[in-house]
Amino acid sequence: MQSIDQLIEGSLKGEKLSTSRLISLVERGNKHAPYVLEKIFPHSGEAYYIGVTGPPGAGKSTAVDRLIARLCKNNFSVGVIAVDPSSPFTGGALLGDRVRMHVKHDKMDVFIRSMGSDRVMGGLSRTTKEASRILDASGKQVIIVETVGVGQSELDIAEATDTVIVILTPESGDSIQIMKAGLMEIADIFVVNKADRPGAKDISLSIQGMLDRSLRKRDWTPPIFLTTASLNKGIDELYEGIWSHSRYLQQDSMLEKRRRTQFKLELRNRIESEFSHILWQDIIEEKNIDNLVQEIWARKIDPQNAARRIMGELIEELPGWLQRGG
Ligand SMILES: Nc1nc2c(ncn2[C@@H]2O[C@H](COP(=O)(O)OP(=O)(O)OP(=O)(O)O)[C@@H](O)[C@H]2O)c(=O)[nH]1
Ligand SMILES: [Mg+2]
Repeated sequence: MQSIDQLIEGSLKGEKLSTSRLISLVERGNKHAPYVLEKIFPHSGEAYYIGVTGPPGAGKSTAVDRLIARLCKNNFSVGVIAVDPSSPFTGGALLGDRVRMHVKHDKMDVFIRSMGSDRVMGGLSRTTKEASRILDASGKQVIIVETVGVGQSELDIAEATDTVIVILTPESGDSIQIMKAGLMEIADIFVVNKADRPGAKDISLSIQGMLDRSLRKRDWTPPIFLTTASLNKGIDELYEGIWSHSRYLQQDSMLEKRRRTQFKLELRNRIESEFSHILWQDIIEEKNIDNLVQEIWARKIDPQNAARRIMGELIEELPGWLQRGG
């Protein structure tokens, strides 16, 4: 059994097995996770982060496969985190096999990790960030994060990556749905995949129309690429589009600003979750919430003031609690 320090050392040298074990450890919320993250963080920050999101079945993984191949051709090392709520049990095996099928490059340096969103401890965005930081520190030059764009996760991806690719298809439905999903706001690049099917041009026109009408002032106009990922069509253009967005971010320290904003958001989120951890796990439970409910039921106190009373007592107890080490 290797020690945590050996795993960290191995991963920083680029050893896949160590990296994989560190990610598992962080994913499970192991007690050593904070130590691991503390040690690897100074070594991260060099990689370029690409987010890929879109509706289920749009061809995200197929496109990611192709992008991996394209990146490897240019000698980039690549790390992939695929968050796959629809099929949590593939464990990366399927995606890995597909990549091996398409990329016949002995030298290719790829690490692929699939995560079921129901398995990750402490929230999707947090675990995705931690895993991609481990890959970053292990020397991967490009990190790709794939998430299914349903609900909140597509917004999270914008808080974790440098270039966000939104993949839609001719079946993606009308433009209003796209708006609703919040995808318009976060896309740096649009891809209409399955261009071999009817209606691809129409959906690309309606995206274009929406971008034209959008009130948000943009210096960067998201390009729209038509791809047939399953046939490797349009991938070169997409690849160029990614680097073109990356070059755009190099101007006026925009990349730095984007990443600083992301750190700020992350810090806020973490303060909040640390706080609610203290609240629910260790302090509030000692209070007799049921007694308060009784008082509320009897109309002796209203819920808001009951909450404030608890908060008041909490703040008094907090220093002692923190001294005991949480
Ligand atoms: N006709 C056509 N089929 C495609 C294309 N790209 C992918 N597919 C197929 O679409 C299906 C879904 O592809 P995936 O790459 O798994 O899609 P995904 O978006 O990663 O799916 P989830 O991760 O489950 O949301 C597969 O059967 C692919 O072979 C394409 O350009 N044209
Ligand atoms: Mg997929």
